[in-house]
Amino acid sequence: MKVIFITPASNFRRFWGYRFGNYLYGHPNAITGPLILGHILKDAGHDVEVYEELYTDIDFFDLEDVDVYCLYTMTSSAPRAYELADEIRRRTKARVLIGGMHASAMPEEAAAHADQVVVGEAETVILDIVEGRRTEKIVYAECLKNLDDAPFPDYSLLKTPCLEANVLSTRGCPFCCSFCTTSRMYHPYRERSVDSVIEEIRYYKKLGFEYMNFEDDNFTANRGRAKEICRRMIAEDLTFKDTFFFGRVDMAKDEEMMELLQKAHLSYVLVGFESLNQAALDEIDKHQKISDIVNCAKSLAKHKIRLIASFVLGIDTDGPEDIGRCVEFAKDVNAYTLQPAILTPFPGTETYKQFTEEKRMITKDWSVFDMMNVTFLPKNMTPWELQKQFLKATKRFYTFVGSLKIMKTFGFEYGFRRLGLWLITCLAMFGAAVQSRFKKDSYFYWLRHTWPDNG
Ligand code: B12
Ligand code: SF4
Repeated sequence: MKVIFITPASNFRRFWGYRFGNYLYGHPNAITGPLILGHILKDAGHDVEVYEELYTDIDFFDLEDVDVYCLYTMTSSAPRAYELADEIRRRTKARVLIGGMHASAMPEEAAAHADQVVVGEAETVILDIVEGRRTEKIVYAECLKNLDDAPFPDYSLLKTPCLEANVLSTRGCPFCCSFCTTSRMYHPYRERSVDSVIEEIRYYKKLGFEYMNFEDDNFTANRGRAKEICRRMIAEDLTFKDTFFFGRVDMAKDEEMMELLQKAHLSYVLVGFESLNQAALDEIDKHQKISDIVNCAKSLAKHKIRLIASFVLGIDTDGPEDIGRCVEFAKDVNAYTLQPAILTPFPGTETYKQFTEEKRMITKDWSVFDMMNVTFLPKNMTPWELQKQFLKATKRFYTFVGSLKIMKTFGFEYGFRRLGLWLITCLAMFGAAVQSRFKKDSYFYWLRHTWPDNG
């Protein structure tokens, strides 16, 4: 059978300006789920192709004799996935399967657009569904207990650009912050054996990838294991030009961990600092202290690991002044990038449940659920005020002078990329101002005029 996997991207993310910003921010890569599922199907003799819409426009109807289309959904890409699914079903006789994060949280909604929907990780069911042995409309998949049983993502199936290989050495996270989707979708927390992880990395080295990322939700959750992976990477010459990972502040309590991260060239980390207000950290069950945040930022600077400082904007206990403090802090510690993420009540999370019960959700347009738009009624600000705080935070952080500072610390390439991000920020600010004032069908216009700020 011919099987096509598609990772859709929302309209905003297919816009040229966003695509350009994406190239500056990182390199094209891929969600690994479709590459793993595709590998299982290929091994069973099927003809599989995988496409990512984030980086190029694709005419899916040009593809011939497709038997099954498999669509991945995260919340912000779900409307686009449904649009594609409806169009495929209208124009072809192929079957449509939908899976991924959003479909797993809202299976009935997804089922209105598909022949079948899978809830959860699909390795254990994908072959039976494609070959017609599982026929339920909504298939509840049992997750793999032993992650070493999954094949590696097969990048030869990917037909869109990709310069970075993504490795997931674990699934899920031992913590359970109230707003977090992944600790619920990939549950329980599981680890692969170090041997299997190293074998996968060796395979990417052989394929010639210059960049490799650990996309684990919390790579350093088990420090003993993370250290072992780093030691093996160093000893077996398996390091890359740049390796990104997600970490938690607690990694910095372990000096040996930090040294190994640096030596294994895990050079770029996103840390969820979330807030500099202890009450807010407690409210979201983050289990971290402000002093941990400060120590982590210092230790990353000492080890020359570029920091993406991620803060959640709009937690009930936070006000506008807390957001301002986060920006100043990120500048002070010379963070490489600031990721101000607007609190987003993703379906399936405690936050979504709470805000729905409290009648605080203000939209069900899933395309704006991307952590860059306000989708709920905050406690201490109007929605538009919070949206403005997000835009302001970005503008205050990405400056010309800040880019020169990055150039001095991390070299020309990263300084140059930061300059690009500064330019993109200026353009985005202009776009947001125009949209919110004049573009009546835009989300910003609606926010500004329905929920004006108090000032
Ligand atoms: C790599 C990654 C990216 C990459 C590449 C993504 C891409 N090209 O689109 C980049 C950096 C570009 C990215 C961008 C974004 N991302 Co992202 N990303 C990830 C990350 C870290 C890893 C994905 C992965 O490989 N997962 C591991 C594999 C094993 O799981 P999986 O892919 O889900 O696949 C399994 C199941 O879903 C299922 N399955 C998957 N596909 C299909 C299809 C069918 C038909 C079936 C039946 C089953 C099925 O079976 C698979 C095997 O078990 C996830 C976090 C995570 N843990 O998933 C966030 C994550 C998916 N991203 C997220 C977000 C918010 C975004 C952005 C909106 C961020 C932003 N503000 O710009 C953008 C949107 C991009 C877009 N396409 O529109 C959120 C989504 C939350 C939600 N509920 O919507 C996540 C969960 C992160 C988080 N902690 O919240 N992302
Ligand atoms: S530490 Fe990060 S990955 Fe783990 S539950 Fe909290 S937000 Fe999710």
